[in-house]
Amino acid sequence: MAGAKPLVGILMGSESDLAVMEEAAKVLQEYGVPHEVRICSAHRTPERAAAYAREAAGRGLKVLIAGAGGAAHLAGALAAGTVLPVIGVPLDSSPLQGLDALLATVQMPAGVPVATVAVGASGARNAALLALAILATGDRALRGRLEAARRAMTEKVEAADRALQEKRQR
Ligand code: RP5
Repeated sequence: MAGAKPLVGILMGSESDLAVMEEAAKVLQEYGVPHEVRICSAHRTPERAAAYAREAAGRGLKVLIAGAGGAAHLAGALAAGTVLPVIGVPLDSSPLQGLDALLATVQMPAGVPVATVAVGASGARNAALLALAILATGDRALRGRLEAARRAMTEKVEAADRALQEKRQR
């Protein structure tokens, strides 16, 4: 995977977002999907964010994931500059605990969509899974792996329930 052209861009507004956004990178790594991880702020580096969005499709990227906290405009700012699918991850990095970021990310004006996932680390993981699902629309092998992962998840819950029922009958 090293050296391969990235298919997914993971962006975040600040280095302080990295620990959470690495959860998205881990999922993509697990599936062997080439990706890049960048720090790029809608407010502090607006020109870089605009250039990234403008050039993303031409560089071969297929999906963008953008995490930001507070007045979280990164996902929206990227979506304004590309028609690639953009997935927004609201982050809990302010006294409002992510509610501000959630609203800022999800409330896009009609015509410029951002697919918004849950706040924080589980949202970051789901953002990567959603990016994989988008890539899997044109990749049968990847779709098969996602389906297998869902089946494994189902079996885990069923096994946990069986174990619980056995324990309660004792
Ligand atoms: C947002 O402000 C970033 O996405 C981060 O979540 C938050 C705080 O950034 P720092 O002040 O820690 O750089 O733009």
